[in-house]
Amino acid sequence: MDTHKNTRQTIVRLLSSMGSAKEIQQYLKRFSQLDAKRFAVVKVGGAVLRDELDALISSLSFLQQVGLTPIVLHGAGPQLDAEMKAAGIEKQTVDGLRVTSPKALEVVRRVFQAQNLRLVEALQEMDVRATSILSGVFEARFLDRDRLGLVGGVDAVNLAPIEASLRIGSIPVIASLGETAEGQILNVNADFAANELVRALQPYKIVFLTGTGGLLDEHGQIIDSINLRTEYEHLMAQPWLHSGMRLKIDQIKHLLDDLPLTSSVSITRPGQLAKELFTHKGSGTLIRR
Ligand code: X2W
Repeated sequence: MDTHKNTRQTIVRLLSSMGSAKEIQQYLKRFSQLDAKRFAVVKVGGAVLRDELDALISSLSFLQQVGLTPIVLHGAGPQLDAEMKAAGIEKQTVDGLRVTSPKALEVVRRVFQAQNLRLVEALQEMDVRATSILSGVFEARFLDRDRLGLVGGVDAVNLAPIEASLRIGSIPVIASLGETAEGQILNVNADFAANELVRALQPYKIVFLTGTGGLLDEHGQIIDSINLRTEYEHLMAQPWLHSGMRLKIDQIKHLLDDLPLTSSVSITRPGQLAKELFTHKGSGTLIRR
């Protein structure tokens, strides 16, 4: 217990270089008082697993050392692109979703498993407790079998495997694969899966870790914060807001509409996760309503 307290004090000292110790203590206290599954869902894009794994591991390790257990859901988009290419499968998307044939699904399953285990093993090597969850969370249905093939939309979320992991203070690391009631595995877009997970858990913090580290304005600068209640219309009317960003903001708006007012969504980089969680200033883009 004392070791734990000492670790906390050391970390608070370290962190105070980026915010005041008092501020950090306040956040730590607030997060520690939450029910474990209400703390945070962290969505990790495949690009982050590829380019910023070390920073991700350090940030998750830090959270575990201060006694907090985030729930991690990851994608594998760029890895899938590469492996599909190697397997001679041409990439085809409809509205940003990957058309998935039975042959492509084999690649999807293999790549998700490899990426999931790579993250879990890298965490465990750093003495971070983490549990690999490859199935059993997302009950899915075919989104549009004719146009998309083996692609799923999430119908229901089974929290049991996540809760079991949280009970032992182990970080659940979840792949975005779904299963139909008949047991057919489906490829689920990781942002969609993260959103449904968040709806089921109602967490305080939702953090999307991306390569860009936030939403970018017309000059390519990160937008600090967006209040959707007052700024949504104005933002959507901006000619420079490209379609991908528009879609993301729209999805986040719908998500926030289904969450308590105290919840917020942020988009940042893995190395800035602690700063985002423990300082008023935060990092990346904070989105509230
Ligand atoms: C995605 C799943 C991976 C994903 C795909 O096949 O690329 C569908 O499009 P990121 O790295 O988070 O983008 N699924 C149906 O979403 O990964």
